[in-house]
Amino acid sequence: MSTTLRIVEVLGAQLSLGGRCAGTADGPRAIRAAGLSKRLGAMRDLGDLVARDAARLPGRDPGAAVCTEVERFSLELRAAVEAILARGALPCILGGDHSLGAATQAAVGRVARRRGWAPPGLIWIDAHTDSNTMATTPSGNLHGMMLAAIHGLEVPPFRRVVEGGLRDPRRTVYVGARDIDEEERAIVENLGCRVITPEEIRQRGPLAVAEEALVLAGAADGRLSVSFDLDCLDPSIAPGVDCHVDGGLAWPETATMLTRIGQHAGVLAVEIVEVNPSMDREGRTARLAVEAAGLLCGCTACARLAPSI
Ligand SMILES: [Mn+2]
Repeated sequence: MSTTLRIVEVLGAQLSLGGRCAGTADGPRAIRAAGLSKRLGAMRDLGDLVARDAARLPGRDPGAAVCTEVERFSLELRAAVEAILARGALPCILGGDHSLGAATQAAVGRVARRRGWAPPGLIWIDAHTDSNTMATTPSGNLHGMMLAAIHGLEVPPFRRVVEGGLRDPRRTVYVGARDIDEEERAIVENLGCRVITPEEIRQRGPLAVAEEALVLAGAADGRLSVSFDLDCLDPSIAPGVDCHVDGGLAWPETATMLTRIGQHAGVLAVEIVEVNPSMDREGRTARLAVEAAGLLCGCTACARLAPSI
């Protein structure tokens, strides 16, 4: 893999339709206000894409209005991420609820396919595995389904976005997962994804876990993308998220993993998602989001060594 200097391009996604709380659409603003540009250096900030309002139905089906707008927004975001990749830059996508991951990860998969590469791997740092379908979801929230779609399962609002599946589940590694629904667990196991819990991270140490994640996700050609959901962290240190799940990661072990992953030359795209400033306390979660972005983008003076794409 040849290497070249690559600038970071930041794009916000003002999206909350896939989650539980409208405040998540304000995540990109909060992350910028917490010092993102200073942390990243001379990155290019492309501003935000904004989802339109849509009325969500209660229950396990969010309804046609939400599904239609999530599909429209996802196709717009997917095109924007592909344009960043086409410029040879590193996309750093700010959320926004995690349903935006369908677009980011589909963009990476489509670019890889066009260039004749294997589907890139995925390191998914999250309390959740986001692998329900409309048939299994207990909540009806699309942010818990987008990865099933990316791995090729049928989830109608993401059908056009993921084109039957654009990533290889055997190269997907979950880090920090601890809140997995029963039927969802069977889906993840059948797909062959690797799930690393906070307990395992504590037993083996964060560096060993990061190394394993990079080996699995980077299998074949070393190319991968990273999605960082702030709810991977313990709610005591990151209260500003949509879904609080106790027993989460501490910051020092997380920083060790993100530093190692951010040093990997094969990282093609980074997502920082689920920051909900309406639940935050004194901007703590937004500041951790900024630090996570800085570590994952591997930034020293705005550029990093990266594969030529
Ligand atoms: Mn999550």
